[in-house]
Amino acid sequence: MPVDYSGTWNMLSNDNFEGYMVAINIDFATRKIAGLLKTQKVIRQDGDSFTMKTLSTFRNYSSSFKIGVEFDEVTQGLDNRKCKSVVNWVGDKMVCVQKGEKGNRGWTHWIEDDQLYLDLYCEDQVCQQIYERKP
Ligand code: VL7
Repeated sequence: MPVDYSGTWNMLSNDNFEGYMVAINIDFATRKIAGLLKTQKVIRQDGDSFTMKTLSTFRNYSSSFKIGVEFDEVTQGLDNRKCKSVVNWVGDKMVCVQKGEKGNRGWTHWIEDDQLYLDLYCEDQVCQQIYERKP
């Protein structure tokens, strides 16, 4: 029985976000603004169906998917690329592969000590974010 990711999570740390943003070709001015943000994740999990919202004062991003079902993802408001994405369970971790123009792109979520972890990766860059449950 997989863990429950549902809830509202506030960002605690954001390591190498800059490297990740450079890898997906975010321009300098946007990176300077984005780098200051403390984002919030709002996750709804209904069995193997998910909606994940990434919220900030600057931009929001939302995606919905079912585990194991490939979907067309447009990273709207981020780098605006089209990906064929699929999310799978690897144990209790959620592993997303985002197939598209950029190599080795995807993300992994897991929960440890009631904190939500997110590794965002693209090419040779990994950004690690940690979130705590909204009090
Ligand atoms: C993760 C942002 C930086 C552009 C704005 C920054 C706005 C808030 O794939 C993601 O989440 C997954 C896993 O949790 C679920 O959809 C999106 C956000 C990556 C990359 C791009 C800078 C401009 C940040 C939206």
